[in-house]
Parts: sequence; structure tokens; C-alpha cells
Amino acid sequence: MRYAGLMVCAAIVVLAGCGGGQQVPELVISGVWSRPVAVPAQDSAAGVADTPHAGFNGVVYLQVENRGGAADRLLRAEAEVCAVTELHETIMQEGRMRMQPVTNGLEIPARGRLELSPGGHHVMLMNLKRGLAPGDSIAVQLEFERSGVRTVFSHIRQP
Ligand SMILES: [Cu+2]
Repeated sequence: MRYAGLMVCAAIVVLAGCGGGQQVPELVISGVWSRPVAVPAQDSAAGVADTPHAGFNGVVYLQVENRGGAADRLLRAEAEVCAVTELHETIMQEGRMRMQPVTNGLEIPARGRLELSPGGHHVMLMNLKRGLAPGDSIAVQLEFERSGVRTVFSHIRQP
């Protein structure tokens, strides 16, 4: 009888544990797409001219929905299609649109979303090793602070 009582207690502890488990991020990544971007002339002069496909970078746009009860953070991205991958933000500076690396990652709030879209945040694929052909897909690894690494496939669209 005493043993049965212990079993009931154990079951309650497990249920309470499940309730606590709500406090984790639950990420759903969707709408992943890419396009090549011509590098402006002043950047091409900076030593990328002799690599294959020099003069072309690429971008990745996507949405991350967080259905969980805790925030997460997109820390970095990686793709084998290019030499360097960075998270960028678009800013207005002296009336011109410019891009700069994001230093501390991008937050996905609890029950919120992060959108990487034209004119805003994006993953920058720098110094492409091969061309991005419309209709193709490329693998991109996204590293999140709490959810770890997720691999997504980005669909190439026309520039
Ligand atoms: Cu960029």
C-alpha cells in the first residue's frame, strides 16, 4: 500500500516537471529563400577579385516563429557554398542603405517571431564558391543559443 502511494507521488512530480518544460523555446523555421547579390565596385577591389564567382555574395531570408515560453537567440549561420557567413542588419546612414554585421545575435522572443527579410536583417553569404542558380537549394546551418544547430534548405530565387 505504501508502495502505491509512492507511485502516485512520483506521477505528480513527473506532471509538474512537464509544466516546467513549457519554459523552453520551440522554433519553427519557414519561408527560407536566397538570391545572389552583386558586390559593389569598392568591395570588389578589396581582394575578392581572383576567387571564382568573385563579385557575388548571396543573401538568405527566413522567418523563425517561437511557439515556446522562453526566448532564444540566433547566434550565427554557416553555409558550405561560401567562404564567410555573417548575420547582417540594414541601416540608413547619410541617406543611404548600408549593411553591417550583427554583433550579439538576433533574439526570437517567447511566443514571438524573428523575420529576416529584404531591407532588414539577413544572412549574408560572402565570397560564393559557386554560382547560385535559380531553382537550386543550398544548405544553411543556423546556430541558436538554446535550440542548437538547425539545418535548413534555402531555395534560390531570381536576383
Ligand atoms: Cu548583408
